[in-house]
Amino acid sequence: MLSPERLIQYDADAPTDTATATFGLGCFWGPDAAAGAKDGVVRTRVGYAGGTKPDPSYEAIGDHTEVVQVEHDPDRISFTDLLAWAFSEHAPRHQPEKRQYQNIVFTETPAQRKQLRRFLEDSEWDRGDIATRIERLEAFTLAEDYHQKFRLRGTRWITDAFEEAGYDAAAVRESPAAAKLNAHVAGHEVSFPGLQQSYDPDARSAE
Ligand code: MHO
Repeated sequence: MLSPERLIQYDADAPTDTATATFGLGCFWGPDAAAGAKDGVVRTRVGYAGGTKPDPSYEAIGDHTEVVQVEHDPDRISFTDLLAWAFSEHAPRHQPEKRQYQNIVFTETPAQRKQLRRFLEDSEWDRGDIATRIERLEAFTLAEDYHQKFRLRGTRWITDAFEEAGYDAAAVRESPAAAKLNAHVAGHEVSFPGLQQSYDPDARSAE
């Protein structure tokens, strides 16, 4: 059993001095979990960005794209590290036709734009040569609760612990513990102290 107290404690101990980085990498469930696994990634959330339609939603996404927003501790994982991750998570010479699933690297600050320039210079990717969209983040609209931390949603030993801890949907979305547990359920290597002791394979439901 995962103790509710441990979730609360883990989240209370999470860094608050964080930055965000936003990426479109196909259906957002996968990159949500993959990003959560990374050391130094504190919170994740999924949403819609990159288009012009006001108030996008899953059912009315318009010209927007599914994106993951990664909140990270820049002292432990830099934007450049996240760029390396994002470029390993997609095929930069290929762009899906459907806007919903396109690959986009967003920048939010001049510092990020500088890191992106340097990253591309040092990489095998020539900016003029890749299909990946590179854009400034104009707006980010949170996706519906049922898309947040999608992988852990079918896993009772985890959802029960959050419920017992008194978390509502928004609290689970913003929970650093949930980001790690979501990654764990998706099969990623995760560092979460004591996870193996609390893991209950019989209670882990199939997706
Ligand atoms: N896997 C889903 C896509 C969901 S994703 C949030 C499907 O096959 O419809 O777009």
